[in-house]
Parts: sequence; C-alpha cells; structure tokens
Amino acid sequence: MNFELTASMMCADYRNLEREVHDLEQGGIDSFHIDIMDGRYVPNFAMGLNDMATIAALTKKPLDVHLMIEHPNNSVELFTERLRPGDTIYIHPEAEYHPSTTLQKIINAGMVPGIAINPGTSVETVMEMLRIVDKVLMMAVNPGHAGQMFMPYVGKKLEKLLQLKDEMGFEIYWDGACSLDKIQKYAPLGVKGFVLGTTVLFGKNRPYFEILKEVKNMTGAK
Ligand code: S6P
Ligand code: MG
Repeated sequence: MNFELTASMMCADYRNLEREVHDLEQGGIDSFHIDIMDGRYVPNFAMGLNDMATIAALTKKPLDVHLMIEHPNNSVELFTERLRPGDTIYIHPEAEYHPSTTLQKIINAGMVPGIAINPGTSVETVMEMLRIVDKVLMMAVNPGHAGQMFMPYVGKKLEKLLQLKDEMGFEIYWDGACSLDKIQKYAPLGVKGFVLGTTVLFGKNRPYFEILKEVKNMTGAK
C-alpha cells in the first residue's frame, strides 16, 4: 500500500523547531502540514508566514499549507512567494467569493492547488472545483483546533469523493483526528494521505521514528 503521512506542525514542540523538523524527517514523514489560522475564518490563531518560511528552510520535503483564512485571494501571494514549486496550498471555498480565481493564482505560481472541505460542506457545493484542484483535504473535524473529536458523518462524503476522484482527477487527503484505524480502513480504499496530529504523533513522549515505523508496519505502508 502506498500512501503519504504528513505532520501537522501546529502540534509540534516550538521550543526546538529545527529538531522537530529533523526528527520527523529522519522518522520518514513525507511532508509538513502548515495550518494557517486568522482568528476570523476559524476561532483560533495558528502559525504564520515566519513559521512557514522557517520550516521551508529546514527541509526539502514538500509543504502542505492549509489556509484557514478569510478571502485568501487578498494574500495568497504572501504564501506563494515563500513556497517552492510543488508545495501545496489548500483554500476553503466558503472563505472566498471567487475560489476559482484564487486557485488559478496558486496554479500560475507553480504550486499544487487544493480545497479543504469542512465536515458540514457537501461535495455537491464544490463539484466544479474538483475539476480544477489536484488535492482535496477532507476535514474529519471542524477546522480551528488540534485534538478534536472525529465527526463520523464524514464517512458518507468520503465514499462520494472516492467515487469521483479518478474521473475528476484529484487525490484525497484526510485531516483531523486521524487514528491508526482510519488509515487502516481508508488507505486501501484510495485515500492518498493522512495528516497526523495529536491523535497519533505529537505529545506522546515517544520518538517520532518509533511511532511512524509502527504506523507504517500496522498499515502495510511501503
Ligand atoms: C484543524 C487543522 C488540523 C489539525 C490536525 C490535528 O483545524 O486543520 O490540521 O492541526 O488535524 O490533528 P489531531 O490528531 O490533533 O486532530
Ligand atoms: Mg489542517
């Protein structure tokens, strides 16, 4: 089975960010998930341009930037100019008047375009955008915080997305309350990647390499 594991860096230990990035990379993480929150689109502030640029400078692995901000069209260049070709930017379609314009800016800058779909957002409302994006971040919790409860009703939506992904040309990534059993269930069905936060990876007082090895062994990852 071939799938990607991404580290949710808002959960990292900021006392030594360099060591965190190094240890995650040594442990075999595939990319770094950067949650940007503006205190308006979501009721929290998390990570900023400096955090993002610092992590980008510390690793050659891809960055996976999840914009939980209002009207990302107004500031998307601040992100694209600090990222590298091949990094991903996800926007929330509800946060934008013309999300396809913003997605086009991301494409023109050489980044991978993605949308994040909240638990309460239907696939039908973002259908045309599925043709534009390469990645869909399926939120299994309401956006805003780490360590939240899994919303079981997203399972039905995930089934729909799995049916559409090949025809419409996108990959599905899981974000929020991602546990081992979710990876075991959904990776074989075609979910391409999983964002690991406090549920599996961070704050466990165990080395990251040990946890990541366990996740890979128990899920048959290559
Ligand atoms: C939530 C955010 C996520 C979380 C991550 C935390 O708004 O987009 O990326 O940081 O999912 O994981 P966990 O396992 O603590 O829920
Ligand atoms: Mg996220």
